[in-house]
Amino acid sequence: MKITSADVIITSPGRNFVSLRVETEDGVVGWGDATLNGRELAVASYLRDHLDSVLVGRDASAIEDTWQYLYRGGYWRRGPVTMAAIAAVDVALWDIKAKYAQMPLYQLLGGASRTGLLAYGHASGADLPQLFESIDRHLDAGYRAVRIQTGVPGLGQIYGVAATGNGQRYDYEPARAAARPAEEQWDTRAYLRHVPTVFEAVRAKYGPELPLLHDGHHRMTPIQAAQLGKSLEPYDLFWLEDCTPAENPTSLRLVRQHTTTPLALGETFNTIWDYQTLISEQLIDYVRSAVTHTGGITAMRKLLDFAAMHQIKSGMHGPTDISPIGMAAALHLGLAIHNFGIQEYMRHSAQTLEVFQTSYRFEGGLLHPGDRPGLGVEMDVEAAAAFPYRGAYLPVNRLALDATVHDW
Ligand code: EZ4
Ligand code: CO
Repeated sequence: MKITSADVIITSPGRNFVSLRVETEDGVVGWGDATLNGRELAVASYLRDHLDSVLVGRDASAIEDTWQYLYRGGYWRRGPVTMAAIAAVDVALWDIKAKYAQMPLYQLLGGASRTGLLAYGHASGADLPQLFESIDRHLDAGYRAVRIQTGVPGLGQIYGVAATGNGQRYDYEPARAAARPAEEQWDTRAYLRHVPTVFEAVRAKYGPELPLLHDGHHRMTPIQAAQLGKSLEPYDLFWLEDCTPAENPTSLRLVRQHTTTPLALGETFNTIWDYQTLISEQLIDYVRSAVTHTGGITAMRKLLDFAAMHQIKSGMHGPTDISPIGMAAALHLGLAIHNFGIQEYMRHSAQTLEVFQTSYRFEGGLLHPGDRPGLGVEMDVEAAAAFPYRGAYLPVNRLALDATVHDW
């Protein structure tokens, strides 16, 4: 089962994706996702210039050995670029192994632990009427859980609110195609005053049952995060995400001491080591890492098993900057593990789905990876070539008061 080629494909059907195509001597093809929003070409170079030639000639079936070879053999460990590159290789090899076995990947991971994966979508609006319209559209589309983000009075465009306003977009994409990042304005005190009023209005209109989520997007200090967690307790959130950056994980102890609002964290993390304190001290409730950014299925499985020991569940990152290949990998893993929590699912654009042919499905609010051998996603390389790469950047945040750079 020797690897005969490993090629990077960059395409931009509405937004940028980096994919890895690995082929074996028998002509079996596996796909991996290496998309790192706003830093795509760094991962593409890591793969093209440093991994592709190393992979040729290796045994495609030796997944754990290849993972350790790339992780330890590279000497320079961890980091989003390295771990996204390793993830792409790992997922492509799992795709190949499952295709050889003629099984959907979740079967190799232990088989289905549930009938489908509860998914949440991104409802947003600049104000309450637009938010309600967006929630209604998500409910009409079958969602049984929604993330709630709104504008804050006095601030312009902020994180999480679909830029086109009037709620017409479902695939909120913060990265903008331009030579340099756009800048947004921020005011944490205004935000902390406003958010509880939004959740009060949403609960009043939609009742107690609907699971509601919210993303703080790393903007609060620990004591501000504690305040928000407390003020949201009456509205029974499914989770409050990235309340604080958590580069210093022990800062979450303070948040935990003050609030019972469940906490989700880790979409920017890339190894199990980043979670050592957060998980062993039970400082979070959901792991936000993506298969795509955390070393692939091999590494995510270990991370989620570690989380399971502490009654912490999965909440894998699933914005549209995770490609359909990365999404399928998350779905196979989520179906197989016991401690699945929820899956973020925004749905890719029609253009993206022309390039990536998927077989996963969304029915009754639940996702299922489908039963094709492997991941169940194939990439149309010719279609991909029609959408050349366009540089795009995530925004930079500045305080409204004095333009100090703030966490975005
Ligand atoms: O900002 O994926 O929970 N989801 C998020 C995302 C991230 C983007 C960054 O590329 O926080 O919207
Ligand atoms: Co987030």
